Parts: sequence; C-alpha cells; structure tokens
Amino acid sequence: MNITVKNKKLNDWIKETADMCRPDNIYICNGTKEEYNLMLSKLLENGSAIPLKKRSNSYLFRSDPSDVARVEDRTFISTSSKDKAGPTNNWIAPAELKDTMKRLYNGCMKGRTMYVIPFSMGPIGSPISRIGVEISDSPYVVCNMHVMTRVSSKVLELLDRGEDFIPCLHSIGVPLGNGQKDVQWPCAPIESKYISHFPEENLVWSFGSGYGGNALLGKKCLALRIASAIAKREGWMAEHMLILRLTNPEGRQYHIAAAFPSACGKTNLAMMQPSIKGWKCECIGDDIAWMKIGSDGRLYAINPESGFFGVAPGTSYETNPMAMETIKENVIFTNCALTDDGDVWWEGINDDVPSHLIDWKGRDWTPESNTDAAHPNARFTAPASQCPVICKDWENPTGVPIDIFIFGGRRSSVVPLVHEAYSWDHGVFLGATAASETTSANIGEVGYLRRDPFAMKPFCGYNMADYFRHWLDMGDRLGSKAPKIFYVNWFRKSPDGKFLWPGFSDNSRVLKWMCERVEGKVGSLKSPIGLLPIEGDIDLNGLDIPAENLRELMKIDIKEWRDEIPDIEEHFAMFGTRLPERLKVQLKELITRLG
Ligand code: TSX
Ligand code: MN
Repeated sequence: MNITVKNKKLNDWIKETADMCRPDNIYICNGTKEEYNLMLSKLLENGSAIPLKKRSNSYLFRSDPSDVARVEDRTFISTSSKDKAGPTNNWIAPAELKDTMKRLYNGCMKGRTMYVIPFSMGPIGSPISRIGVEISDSPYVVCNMHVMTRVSSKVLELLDRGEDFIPCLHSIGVPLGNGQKDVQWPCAPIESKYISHFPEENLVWSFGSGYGGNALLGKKCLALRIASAIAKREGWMAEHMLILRLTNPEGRQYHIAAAFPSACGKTNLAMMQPSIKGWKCECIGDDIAWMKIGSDGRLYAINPESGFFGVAPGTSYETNPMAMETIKENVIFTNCALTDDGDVWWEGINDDVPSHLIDWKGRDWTPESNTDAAHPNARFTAPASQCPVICKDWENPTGVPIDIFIFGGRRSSVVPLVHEAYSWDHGVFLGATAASETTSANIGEVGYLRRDPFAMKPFCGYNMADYFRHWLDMGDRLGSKAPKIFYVNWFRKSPDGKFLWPGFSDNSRVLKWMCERVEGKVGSLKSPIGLLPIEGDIDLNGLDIPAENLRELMKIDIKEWRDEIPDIEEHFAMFGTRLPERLKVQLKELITRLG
C-alpha cells in the first residue's frame, strides 16, 4: 500500500476487501495527472489504449463485444423486502445476493492491482456533496473516474478527519494466473455480471463488467440509485436531469432542470446555443441533478459530476457544436471507430464517410460494410471544464436556484410541442406518466411506447410509488417557491412523416416561452391536458415554419388522448395500493377534462 489511511471504516473495508479479492498490490489514488499518466502507461503497454494522433492526450478503447452498455436485467436493488425495491426494480434478498457475490469476489483480483479511489460527487466540501470510495481492479475505471468525479487527496484528508463515505466495490471479475497475459478488455460472462445496490446500508457491489454505468460507480449507482434513496430519507432530490442557465436580454437568469429518457438529445439540450437574439444559454450539467431546499425556501441544484460520459454516435457540429469543442483533447473514447490518420469516427459525426476505418471490434471497415463502424452506444469521457459554454457557477457549492422543471419524451404523434402543468400535483402526474417511443438506440422492438417515469425507471433506488410520494412531499414543502413544471415533445411528425419542429437551437424559443410564463409576461390556454401557449406567444422570429405546422404541433386530439388513458391506468396499476391517492385524483381529473 502506497499511503496510510487514517479513517477506520475505510481502513477496515480496504483490508476486508483485499482479504476477499486477494490482489497482488493495493494502490490508493490521489487524482493527480501523474497518476492518470501512470494508469495510461499500463493500458498502453497491454494494448488496451490506442493513442490518437489527431487529439492531444486522447485515447481509444475497445470493449469486449459482450460488454457494451448498462445491463438492466443484471442490476439489483437489494432491500430487506421486495416491496421496498418496488415493481420497476430487480430484487434479490441482501443475504442471498451477498453470498452469491462473495463467492464471485473470492480471489477475483489475483494477479492484479486493487485501486482505492476516493472521490467527491459535487464540489469538494459543498453541503450538497457526498464522498464515495470506489475499489476497482481496472485502471480504465481509475482514468474515467478522474474525469467524471473529483478524485483527490483532499477527499482523503476529509476522510482522515472522520468524514463518512459510500463504499463502492467493483471488479471486472477476471483474475490472472502467474505470468498470464491479460486480454484487451477483461470482463466476466453476462450470467456472472451483477450491479448490486444495498440502499439501506449505502453500499454498491459491482462485478463482471468494465463498461460505463456498470463500472464507474459514482454515476448511476451512487449519484442516482443510492442517492435517490438517501434523498428520500433526508428530504432532498437526486434526479436524472440536465441543468442549464438561460439569461434573457435584460440579464435576468433562469435555471432549468430537465429529465428525458434516452435518445431524446439530453446532452444536446444541455449545451444548446439559442437561435433567438440576445438570449444566452450555459451548461451546468448534462445528466444528474442533486437538489436541496435552501434557507430562502427555493430549490438549489448542483451537478454532482465533473465530466460528460456522452453517447458519441449522432454527435456532430450540427447537433452539438459545444460537445464537439469539448472533446478536442484529454478525452477517453470507447467503442468509436478509428481513422487511418489516427482520429475517431462515428455514425453521424459528419457527412463524409471515410473510405477505410477500423471498426469498434478492431476489424477493417469500408462504406460497403453493412455494419456500424462505431458501436451505437460508443462514448466519450471528457472534462466538463473543457465545455466552451460551461457556466461560471457550475461548481458553486450552493448550487443554482431552479425556476423550471421540464419532462419530455419522444412521440411522433399525440403529444404537443409544449404544455404546462396546472399545478405541482399535475406536474408530478406528467413526470410519473412520461413516455417515449423506442428507437434503434434502445434494445427491443422499435417504435413502441415505453413509460419511463421522471426518466428514473432504471435509476430509482427504491419503490417508484414511494418516489412519486416524495415528489408530492417536496411540492408541499416548496409551496409557492416550487419550480413551474412543463412537458415537451421535440419529435412530433406530420402525417407524411416529417418532423414538425426544427429542434436543437430553436428549442430556445420554447424555453423563452417558459421563462415568460414564470414572469407572468404571457398567458396560456386551458386544454384538457394542460396549459398551452397562446398563438403568437412563442417567438418565431427568423424561423421559416408554416403556420399550419405550428397548429399541428400544438393540436390536442381528444380521441387520441382518450386512447392514452388505458395505458396510463395499466401503468399506474403496477404500483397497486402504494400509488399516491393524489396521482389517482390527477388521472380522474384528466379523464373528466377529456369529457
Ligand atoms: O437532440 C435533439 N434535440 C434536442 C436538441 C437540443 N435531437 C436529436 C435526437 C437524437 C438523440 C433532435 N432531433 C431534436 C432536438 O430537439 N429534434 C430532432 C428531430 C429533427 C431532426 C432533424 C431535423 C429537424 C428535427 N432537421 C431539419 O429540420 C433540417
Ligand atoms: Mn443518463
């Protein structure tokens, strides 16, 4: 061991874990550049990292083809009773799951180094931040954690002074025999992968995968699943939301937090640059928001992460120029294609397709190949500080006061461009019933409607019905200071299958309308599903869009909406008697308004 640790809980845990996993060495991380370079030199040496000539200090990794995404059916919320995990989570009793996993962990780090990674989610020392420690046998995980979280000896100092932490244990699950050569991306077979959460004791155990959310335990495991359970107990919120700041031409700032299911362009919205004159947009976070009620009674949000772990395919100067600028240097790419001149490439990056590439599986690829060159879930890991429009307050320990919540989904019909909730309870109903049509980016059948309440279905660390209740409780506490709630759909299509709304930068027009609603500058029209913009109130200056398109975008078809009801009822039925009465009331009122 390279450093002595004074925190007793941490020391005991390191010893206990080493006794179980039996690594050859133990290394305590300090988050320095030298340490990052040391990890990379190991990864370069065994051929796991490919240096990119075209991007300074940037590397490409290729995962095992079986280890390319989060594994939802291998993800467990292990609470004392199945009811506490609820109908949207996989559950195994803690004793049984620990027993199974201890057998897997037994000797799993032989021939490897065990890295102890102390990290802070949120600015170090912020009252909203939390400390975690990840133990992992993957140097790739160490590098990614350096970018995505605050890994630092300052965190160790806080621990030494007795601060508590959330233990996150990770192993790729591939011990090495004496002198055995490592493979490029070691991982365990799917049936021995486990992404386990013990929210009653603030503990994460992950085994068998080296990829993203399965392995970078500060993100989905700690900052969403464990944090959502802590937040419920302590009266705050851990949400799957981007955070942005909009500034109007008079300099008034509005802070927006927005939740979208996958494949809706959340990172694109987080870094969006307005097309309307005089309005400014800055990014605070693209994935997770932790929010607490401040002494003034308003809701304050921080981004617990320090980097972007973004989906590469589809990212371009057209869809997200600020992301493209962010990923020019100091980036870890995973499962992208490699160009002959030493750059990365992916589907949708630009219009010219190279005549030759090495694909994400390491094979020669040409435009005639009928496979993707980059994996659809290929990623970039980049420091948030490199984003040209990162907000100067993105690391403010107090957070930013949220004015507006947005929920959304991808719907080719039925749902209008924007509507506003009648009340907090109605807004919670909109979040609880949020739905998106599946795309090729999802697994399973394309184009069917999937309910993803608050975009939290894969990330809520306890019973989703109790989570709905928590949202209602937060509204009661916030009272008149509660953010306004809106629902958007950028993806409505005309009967001939064309997108009706230009999206991207022009979404600023919709956000502007929301801000003017907050100010009371514009009115609204009552409809059965919520409040709609009055014609002329959404700023369409400089936008060439037929009036007919706009009417189509805002159209509420009563029959189509009545047809939605059975699906919402079925969705709610899953939660049984645990579903809050106030959401049943919202459903009844919607049915009544639809007549
Ligand atoms: O991210 C998207 N956003 C949010 C941007 C801030 N995408 C990409 C989704 C895939 C992840 C969108 N796609 C958006 C959007 O608002 N809208 C659409 C649909 C669309 C696609 C192409 C066009 C228009 C709309 N092109 C032209 O109109 C030329
Ligand atoms: Mn996410």
